[in-house]
Amino acid sequence: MPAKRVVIGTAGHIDHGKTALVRLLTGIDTDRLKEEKERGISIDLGFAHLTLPSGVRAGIVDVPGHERFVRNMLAGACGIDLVLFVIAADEGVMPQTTEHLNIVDVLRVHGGVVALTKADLVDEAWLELVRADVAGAMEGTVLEGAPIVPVSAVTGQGKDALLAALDGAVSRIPERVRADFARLPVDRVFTVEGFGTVVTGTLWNGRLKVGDSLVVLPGEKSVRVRNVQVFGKDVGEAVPGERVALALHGVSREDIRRGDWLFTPDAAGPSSMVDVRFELLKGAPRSLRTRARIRFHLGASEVIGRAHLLDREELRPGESALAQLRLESPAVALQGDRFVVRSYSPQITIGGGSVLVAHAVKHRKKDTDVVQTLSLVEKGSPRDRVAQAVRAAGGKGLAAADVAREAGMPDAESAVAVSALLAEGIVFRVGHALLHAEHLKKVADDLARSLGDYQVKYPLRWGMTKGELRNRFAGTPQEVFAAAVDSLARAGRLFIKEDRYRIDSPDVTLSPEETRLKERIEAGFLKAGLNVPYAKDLAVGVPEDKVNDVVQTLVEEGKLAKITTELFFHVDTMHEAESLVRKMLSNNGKFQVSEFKEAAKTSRKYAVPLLEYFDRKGVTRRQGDVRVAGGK
Ligand SMILES: Nc1nc2c(ncn2[C@@H]2O[C@H](COP(=O)(O)OP(=O)(O)OP(=O)(O)O)[C@@H](O)[C@H]2O)c(=O)[nH]1
Ligand SMILES: [Mg+2]
Repeated sequence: MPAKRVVIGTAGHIDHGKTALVRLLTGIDTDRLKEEKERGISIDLGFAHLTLPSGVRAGIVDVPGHERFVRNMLAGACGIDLVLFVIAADEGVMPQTTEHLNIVDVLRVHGGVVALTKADLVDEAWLELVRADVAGAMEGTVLEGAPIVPVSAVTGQGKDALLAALDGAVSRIPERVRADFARLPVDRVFTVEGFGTVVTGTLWNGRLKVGDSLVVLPGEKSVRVRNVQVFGKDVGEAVPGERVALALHGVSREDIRRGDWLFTPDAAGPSSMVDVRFELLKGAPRSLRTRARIRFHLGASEVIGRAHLLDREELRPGESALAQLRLESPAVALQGDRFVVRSYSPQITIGGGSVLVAHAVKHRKKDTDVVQTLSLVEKGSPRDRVAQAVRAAGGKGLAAADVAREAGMPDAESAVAVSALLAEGIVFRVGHALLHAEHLKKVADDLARSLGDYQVKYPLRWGMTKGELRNRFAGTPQEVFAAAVDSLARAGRLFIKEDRYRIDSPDVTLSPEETRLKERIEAGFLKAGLNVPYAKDLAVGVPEDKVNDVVQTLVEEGKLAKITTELFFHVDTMHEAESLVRKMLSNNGKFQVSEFKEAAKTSRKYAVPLLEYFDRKGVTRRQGDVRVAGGK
């Protein structure tokens, strides 16, 4: 078993001793900036690392507590596994204590430990009061019940208890199923002599090694990994949950900034509209009206947009709703991501939630279908979510390779869901894509309607030719078309005869008038014998199209024989002619066209094509200017 990797983030009000505590635990001073040293406060993120008593290697992200730097705090808090929540024992709960607590709660950080710092400044009785107060503040949050450990960065008191508590919290982190592709939110960019552009971040999922191709999102610039470091040391491969520094080829310092993402190519794309579940904090100062301007924080990025509430006009503090966030510049989100929302002005944390659809289409107001669909995405099992992703992809289907990504789950999990859905007939495999039964049904319904309309228009024809139907659905991918035809056939609705399709009944049904016309034409042919008429002459006044259809029907029914494209004989007449030919052959072994013409009492105009027809059938064979037996 490889050693577990975790990233621990600090949180807490300004001056409560976060940086001092990290220094106590790791020996590393995370306040690197000159201004930080001068002012004695943290401004930007600081990074350190330590090995816990259990051997677990932990990356540490130290965040600033100042209310003006919450944006930096958010960039650090994304992707942490645990929080080291710092509250100074002498001050207790302060404004950014609450704001940071809201943030880690909305992000659903997997728990953590509360450090009551500056324990050296207070007495035992006070400490107990603060402890009780803090425990109350944590109620109903991800830190409810978390260990509360008094410590002092000055005396070192409580250090071992804190480390032990962190180890305990590490052991309680649920095992995460991570996607295979690489995903890293960039939280720092700088240049290093000899290495060029270097970025750092927590590797959310996937593995990274030298030579890997990546894409910078949302800008979509391609880069290659030149060097990988973890905790200041070159490594062969970085694994999920590690703090990583990457030297990159193909990008300059100016082309990449905090808030950007590094992804395996094709694993994600920029998006300007996301459908979400949005929760307004209980402590939010006011209700949120639909279309309110907000700041959307995901990963290390901040994007401004508007929150369109999908199922109401106004959201009250403590409530949650389905919403569509329309962003002013592209973000990068995947289904299931947690995010934080701050109000546009004043800049305070008001809520957050989870991404339901990363690439959304604009919804009409109060579209109940959308609300239903999103509820399914939200509450659904992996199977429901895969089905929903395939459904959302529409009539062209969803490439099987993209299913896991669209449904927001690892490949292995989506594969299980896909096989269940295939077995249940809820999705269909068409080539390399998956198509939802609903879309297949729609194509099948369209095909059926097209065939039905055709049969109404041409009641005498046995359906439409395959070629014509395909032409009418030229915009439908061949595989989808074939699957739809197949589904109609399996449902017993589609009938196929030679090159034709017919819907709903295998037989042509004629009106009494059409039946009479057919009988009249058949009788006409029978009566004419070998001196056949033009069909149209047998049905004067009837449109030629219709007459041709009747003739075609009679051919299909085996009543007329088609000798050439224009010449038809009644099959009874053909039997007589064939008997005559066979008799002449058995009498003399051969005969000439003129002999046949006389015996059959017909003209050369019919005799020649008739004999050629018998040649084709093998009844006769031409030998110079005579016919001999053909062998059949
Ligand atoms: N007595 C005492 N002082 C402490 C302790 N921890 C921190 N301090 C002092 O508190 C002040 C602020 O400590 P920092 O560690 O910079 O606080 P911070 O939470 O990182 O502050 P920001 O990053 O600006 O939010 C410093 O002057 C520290 O020396 C402690 O355990 N005991
Ligand atoms: Mg600090």
